[in-house]
Amino acid sequence: MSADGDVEALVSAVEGLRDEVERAVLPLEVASRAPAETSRRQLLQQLDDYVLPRLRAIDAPLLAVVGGSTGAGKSTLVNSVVGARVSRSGVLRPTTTSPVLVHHPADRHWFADTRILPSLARVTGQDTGESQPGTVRLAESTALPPGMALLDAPDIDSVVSANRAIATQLLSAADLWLFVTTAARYADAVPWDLLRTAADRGTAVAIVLDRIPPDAVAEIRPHLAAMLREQGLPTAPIFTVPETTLDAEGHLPPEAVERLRAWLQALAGDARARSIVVGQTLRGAVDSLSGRTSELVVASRDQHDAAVSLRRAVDESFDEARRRVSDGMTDGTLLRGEVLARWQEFVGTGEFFRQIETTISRWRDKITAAVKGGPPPAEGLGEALQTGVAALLLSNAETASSETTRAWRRLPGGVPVLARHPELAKPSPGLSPQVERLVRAWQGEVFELVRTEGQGRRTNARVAAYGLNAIGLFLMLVAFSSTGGLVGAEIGIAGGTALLAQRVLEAIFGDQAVREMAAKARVRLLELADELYASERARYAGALDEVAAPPDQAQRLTASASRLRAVVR
Ligand SMILES: Nc1nc2c(ncn2[C@@H]2O[C@H](COP(=O)(O)OP(=O)(O)OP(=O)(O)O)[C@@H](O)[C@H]2O)c(=O)[nH]1
Ligand SMILES: [Mg+2]
Repeated sequence: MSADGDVEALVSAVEGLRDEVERAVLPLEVASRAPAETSRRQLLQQLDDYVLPRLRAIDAPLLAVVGGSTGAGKSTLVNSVVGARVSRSGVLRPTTTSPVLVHHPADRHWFADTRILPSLARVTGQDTGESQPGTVRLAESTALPPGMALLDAPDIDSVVSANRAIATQLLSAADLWLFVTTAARYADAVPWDLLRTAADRGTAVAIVLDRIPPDAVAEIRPHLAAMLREQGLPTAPIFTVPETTLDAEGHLPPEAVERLRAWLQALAGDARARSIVVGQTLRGAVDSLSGRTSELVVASRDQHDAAVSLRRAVDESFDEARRRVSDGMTDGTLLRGEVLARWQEFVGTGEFFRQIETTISRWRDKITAAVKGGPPPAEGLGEALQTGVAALLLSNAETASSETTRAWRRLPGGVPVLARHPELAKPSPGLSPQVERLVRAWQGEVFELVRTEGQGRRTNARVAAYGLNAIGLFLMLVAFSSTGGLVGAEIGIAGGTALLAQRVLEAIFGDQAVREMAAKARVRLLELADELYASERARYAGALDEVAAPPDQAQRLTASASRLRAVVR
């Protein structure tokens, strides 16, 4: 980190990582999202508040942040060290709600702009005690030497969550954390969580054990020192400040803070000592970056996995719907109920069918004779077939919708997407008329198929004898026939139905052609169903696209973290 070129490379690697972290999105609400969002925010903050400004200006004054529990006496301590009431202290908890930064007048330019803590607006002038969220108050003092600034922070374990957040932010902007605690509170959990984080990141820490009853020092100090060793902060110096009465200004007697003041003065006056502290904290922060990025990498992968599962649920539901439509076309489902009734009506009006059935071998003459009275009305059967096909397509689309939403409710991240798109619980509102148009179009294509196939003169005449529509309907019946799905007496009737229609068609077109035409009709209907379902699937895919993280996010984050590692090494 010494040569300029090295620093430049480091700055650019950190900037690269920062951009990727800023760009990263975690839109799906999966379990890892909230904690990862928090560390993403904290990471960005530390980069902007501390790492990048410090790398760009290694000679800027050392910033010592005074942090700790509410009422520990932080503001009193800062005021006492600088010998002036720069920060309000008080009996109401918490007292300090926005931070106060005390610096030497000569260092003003380092803090007046947004070099560090760019998200906090600068305010100057006397502290009125009014809460000014989002600000940092600048106070000048000649009691501090140039090269060192003290920042009085809000409490770290506040009931006011904004205080906690800003305190955490300020600590990660510190070159040195002056942790203030008391005899009563030095074992509290929250401060130790933060101290552990400081230890993990290599932040320089000094401890102020404040308001210690003089007779308790001998007991508490070694205990605290042992705790610090355990938590990875064996070298943190401990300053004890005895419990005393404050003077009229609310300051501690000078001798109580003398050791601390002398240490700070010495640090400020010694450029080498300062750069060691700054260097330790900075290196610790930089070293922690790639590890902290990995949480975001894992969360990005979770996003990807969750999105894949949600998409798969859509595909599975609609693939299943397609399968059921395909099965329904050949398992006899479509020849049940209304279709069967209309077919019997249709057959009943034309005597020829019975004759065909009995004297299949001579069917042609019989048919010709039988249709003298004109073809039987086919509308009822045609409608029943249309209704049946439409119902098959609609009901399976409905099932696919409800299956998809049910799966999404179970899958990570699915519920909020459904909450944003309640319409996805059902198929598109226009699906029913769309299906009707589809079925009519398909029927038109089947009739066209019959017309094309019946081009030969003889064939044409035979088709004409029944009517093109009737032959088309026969073809649909044949296309939909199979006894697979039928039960009991229906088998005989429906099987017979199809058989009869098939015989008529075979006699006209030949059995090979009938097989091919039936297959074509089925394939075409399935193609149309696929198109229909594709637009239904697209509604779900569209809702997921809105909450999709870029697929290469984890990869890019990993790459920028390893670029940084390579520079640091
Ligand atoms: N007697 C005595 N009172 C003290 C001492 N230090 C602080 N106090 C009092 O304790 C109260 C809290 O002190 P502050 O300095 O406001 O504490 P703080 O840590 O800044 O508190 P927050 O800003 O709420 O986080 C005030 O009423 C101080 O006057 C001390 O050493 N002796
Ligand atoms: Mg305070």
